[in-house]
Amino acid sequence: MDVASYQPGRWRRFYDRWCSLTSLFVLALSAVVIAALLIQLLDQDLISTTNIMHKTLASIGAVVTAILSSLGLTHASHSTNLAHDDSFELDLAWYPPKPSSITNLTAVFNSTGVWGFIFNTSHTPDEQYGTYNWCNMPHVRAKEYPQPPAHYELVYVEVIHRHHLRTPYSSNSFPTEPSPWNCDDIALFSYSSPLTPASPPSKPAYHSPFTSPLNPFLPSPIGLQGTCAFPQITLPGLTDSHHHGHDLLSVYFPLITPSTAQFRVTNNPITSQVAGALLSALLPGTNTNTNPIITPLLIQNKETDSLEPKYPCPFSRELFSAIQSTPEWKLHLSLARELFAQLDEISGVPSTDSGFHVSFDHYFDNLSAKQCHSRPLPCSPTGCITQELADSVYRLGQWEYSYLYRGSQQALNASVAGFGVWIAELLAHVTEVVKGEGGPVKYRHNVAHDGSISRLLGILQADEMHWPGMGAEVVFEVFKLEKRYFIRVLYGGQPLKSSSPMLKGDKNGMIPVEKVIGYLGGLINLRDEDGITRHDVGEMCNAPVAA
Ligand SMILES: *[C@@H]1O[C@H](CO)[C@@H](O)[C@H](O)[C@H]1NC(C)=O
Ligand SMILES: *[C@@H]1O[C@H](CO)[C@@H](O)[C@H](O)[C@H]1NC(C)=O
Ligand SMILES: *[C@@H]1O[C@H](CO)[C@@H](O)[C@H](O)[C@H]1NC(C)=O
Ligand SMILES: *[C@@H]1O[C@H](CO)[C@@H](O)[C@H](O)[C@H]1NC(C)=O
Ligand SMILES: CC(=O)N[C@H]1CO[C@H](CO)[C@@H](O)[C@@H]1O
Repeated sequence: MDVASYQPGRWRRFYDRWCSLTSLFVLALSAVVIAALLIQLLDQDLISTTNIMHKTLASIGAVVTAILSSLGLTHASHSTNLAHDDSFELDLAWYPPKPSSITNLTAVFNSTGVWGFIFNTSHTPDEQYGTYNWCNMPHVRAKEYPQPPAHYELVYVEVIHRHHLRTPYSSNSFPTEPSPWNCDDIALFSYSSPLTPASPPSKPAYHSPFTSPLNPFLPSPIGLQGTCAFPQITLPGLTDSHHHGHDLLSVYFPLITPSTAQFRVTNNPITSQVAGALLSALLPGTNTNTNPIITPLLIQNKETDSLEPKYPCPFSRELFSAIQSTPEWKLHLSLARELFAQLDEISGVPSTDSGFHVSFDHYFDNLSAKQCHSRPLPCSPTGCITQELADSVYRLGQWEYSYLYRGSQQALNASVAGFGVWIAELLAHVTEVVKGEGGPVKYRHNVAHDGSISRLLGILQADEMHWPGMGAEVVFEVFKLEKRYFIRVLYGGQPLKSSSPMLKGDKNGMIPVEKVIGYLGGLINLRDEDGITRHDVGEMCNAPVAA
């Protein structure tokens, strides 16, 4: 289905719910009573009307009723202060990112350094906090938190971030890896325990990898050596995860309790490893021996997970590969020929290995994982990878992510289809909160991947796109001001700058909830059909890619 050419008529019903919200409040309570009566009459089929009228009335009525009851009738008298003109044009177009040295290939090839970005430590000095740090990206914490203006009440928070420092993936390993990665300082727990009180309990147990001198068989290729799983979160990564949780708690603590916080991970075990370290900070003191509180980690089916994301989406996959067939993409690869030759010679990667040469992804991962863990850059008998060469790889990796997820005109469509299901889930949470049907959960926390964060930043049309490093975080904050709701989107702990006019906030970063839901919902054609929320991501994923 078509992302950009949404149908105004179908959309309007959903959108009307939000626009009519404030204006309806200006009306007297009696109007509400009449609407509620009408709905009751409709439900009993006492008066006849068209199906469409029924739907419209029912949805407006439901919102008004829900909001009224969430406020309590006593607050209705304040409604006269809240007359706002919230009309806006729904704009679902792609806008190019701000031109910068990351988007400029001449600057990427013909400069040195990495624009002050950090690649060799998790620690960012306080006075530089907010600087891009691949090893540990900036996130929300009390010290830099942009305080909302007085009277804005924080009612809901949804956090999504990339996992923290890990070993390389075995697929990014060089053919021979002389220095082993050992993880003897970490227990990778693997056990199961009955949740039924009557059953005998289990005890925690962990995997301890070993090799046997009597086992003559070697994995092929040999690749990374050592006792780590490739990948797994390393000790510095677990430490960063714990600090990340601690920093989030320093800002959102009233919302984070065992009964108000919910956690979600992907099927890649590294996100569960991060969650364990986060939880010890986010829910401190709940894990005593006398009263252990075990925290469920929500997880979807590994073939259709919306967070990783893993659901089958040929349209998105083909569009991303089309972006990597454009003249601009090919140009950067051909300009990089000499760089690849130097890297191949030292690493021993054959120049025919396509995985290492369709992009800088693998070299970037190999080199940055080493540097973040304070390991030296690799050498061969003929020479070493210099910092200058590594920096060139880092600059090119930034250009690639910026182009794939923002620079190409196809980037928005590709990301919407590829991550739209998670967007629908997010909007469902926000809608429930605004309707007063949110239930006890006030804080949701998703541990995800760079693929998730990149697509999300593509959908949010980040004005400055880069490769989201370890721990890269987007937070959706929902605020209530009297009877109105606002969303603030934080990236790296500060209000996100978007190229789309739909996501421009006021000076505090506040965006009326109607605009955010209008934009994100519009992209996936989110709508209410007879009380059931639907969207078109499934259809989009199976649409043919225009030649
Ligand atoms: C996005 O996808 C739709 C449907 O395939 C298409 O009509 C539209 O032109 C696409 N936008 C871009 C910029 O390619
Ligand atoms: C880099 O600078 C050189 C010399 O000025 C120039 O010939 C080359 O085209 C530049 N590279 C790019 C990618 O623009
Ligand atoms: C790209 O960067 C080069 C070198 O830094 C600069 O001369 C050129 O004006 C830039 N191009 C654009 C479009 O900004
Ligand atoms: C880390 O990198 C920066 C700049 O690239 C450099 O100035 C600094 O000395 C490096 N630190 C270590 C510990 O290598
Ligand atoms: C992080 C990573 O993958 N490091 C490897 C990169 O390649 C060199 C050279 O083969 C290895 O020594 C590193 O272990």
